[in-house]
Amino acid sequence: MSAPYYVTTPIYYVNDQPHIGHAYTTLACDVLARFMRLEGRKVMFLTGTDEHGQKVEKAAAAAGKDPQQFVDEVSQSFRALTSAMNFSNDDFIRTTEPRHTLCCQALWEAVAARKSPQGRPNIYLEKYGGWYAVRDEAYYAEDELTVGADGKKRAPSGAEVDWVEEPSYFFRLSDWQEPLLKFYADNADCIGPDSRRNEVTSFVKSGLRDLSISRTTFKWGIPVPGDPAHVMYVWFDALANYLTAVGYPDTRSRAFSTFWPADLHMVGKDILRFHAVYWPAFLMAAGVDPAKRVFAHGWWTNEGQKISKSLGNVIDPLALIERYGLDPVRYFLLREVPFGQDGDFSHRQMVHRINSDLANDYGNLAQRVLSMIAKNCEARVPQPGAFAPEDEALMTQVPRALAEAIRPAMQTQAFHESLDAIWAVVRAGNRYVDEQAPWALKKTDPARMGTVLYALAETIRQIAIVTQPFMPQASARMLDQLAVGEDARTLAHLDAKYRLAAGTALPTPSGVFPRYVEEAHAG
Ligand code: ME8
Repeated sequence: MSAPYYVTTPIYYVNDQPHIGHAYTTLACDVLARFMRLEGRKVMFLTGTDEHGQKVEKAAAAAGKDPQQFVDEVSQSFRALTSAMNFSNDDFIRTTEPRHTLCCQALWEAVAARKSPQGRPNIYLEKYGGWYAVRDEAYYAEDELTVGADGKKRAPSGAEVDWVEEPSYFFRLSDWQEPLLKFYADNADCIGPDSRRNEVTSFVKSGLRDLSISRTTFKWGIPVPGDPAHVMYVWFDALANYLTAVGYPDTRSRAFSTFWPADLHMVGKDILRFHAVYWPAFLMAAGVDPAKRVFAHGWWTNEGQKISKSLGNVIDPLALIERYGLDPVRYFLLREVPFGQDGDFSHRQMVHRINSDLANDYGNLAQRVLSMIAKNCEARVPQPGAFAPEDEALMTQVPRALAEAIRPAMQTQAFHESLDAIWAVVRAGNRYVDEQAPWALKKTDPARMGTVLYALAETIRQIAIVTQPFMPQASARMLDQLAVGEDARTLAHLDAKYRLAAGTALPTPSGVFPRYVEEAHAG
């Protein structure tokens, strides 16, 4: 039995409508979840909404709504995004659910009940005085702030900060510096990409301040056990969602013992510190193993500009799907930018990817081959003769790419490299068609034409199998056109023993990747 796989997205603040950044993080997780399922692994893929804290409370007040009613509504739009993007999440957690309150309070108690490595209480009560940015839900030290032209102090993210002073429980993060550094040193893969790992390590090496983990000046949060005048700091609450979904505090539950520690927390670069510093420290303090890996992806800009509500250039994923189609959007987001780096969204690049990679390269290959088979082979998988070395070379390319490039790339979240390796086969398929010229063989050597078309159809079957995680619907249509059964579409089915059966009747082919024609979408 292969190992289970647990992958999580950040849970999204419900202060706003979903945008491309949300769709991007979850898409990356969806592709991994689908890939691991095709590997035969038991997968748990979690996403959800982060519904507590001052930011959400303020957004509810601004909308003139009761916070619970507000979060019920906004959370729905994130759920709607998961279906619009065809995400295959196994759970959708909301931090206002009772199971989550139970988990957070148990986690708090576990941390409080244990001592730090220096033998001091992990949690202590003190008065907090410091800068807080509601937009980031984060505390900042004086030396991290800058003063804007308007004279207002700002966090490095650009968010405005307020001075807050109130009684607060503190987590003794400073005592966890050494265990954290040891954890990073012992687990080479625990933070990706490598540049981020270095960033986090030097941050921790530079010394850690204790962290305020409760607030008393607002109510919209989970009460601290034994002191309900305090609500938990929203990040303590939010991070715990990853444990809630696997049944914590019941560490003997099937879900917990199967899936914890999580294999991967996927996050945007802005929230890496929470996931790679605070979260493993909370877990170690509670006596729970930290997740195996955190990966921080980059940010999207829109036509070269920072995406922001005030600039009015927020990209709505639903509008993108409407305009370009779902699978092209999924493909573009993971193909265009090396995963981990920042990327720019532009209509021109989107259209270029659709027309060149999808329509010209892949779509055209499939269309040429399937229509020739429909016309010249009685719409059945042709009977191949003896394979020439170049036929075998083509038909073994996908399994080789899987072992040598695709699988290793998926393990390091290098989606663009996986797609590159798949497209190398697509291009090889197109070269092979041109070289073998089956249309000419039709007259000179029909038997050889059958062998060539067989090798091509088989290669398309394999390509369609490995593109499933990225483009589930288009790949399914491709596999339907090759009459591949739904139970014969896993990565194990790339093996030569599952090659297409000659004589199988094929449905009438229809194009899977239409070109994007500008005029048709004008206005
Ligand atoms: O941070 N490009 O929630 P959030 C790429 N609730 N990614 C982007 C982006 C952009 N332009 N804008 C945002 C939170 N993101 C917390 C998480 S987890 C325990 C709690 C990404 O709604 C961003 O990096 O602000 C982050 O991963 C997510 O979308 C935003 O989440």
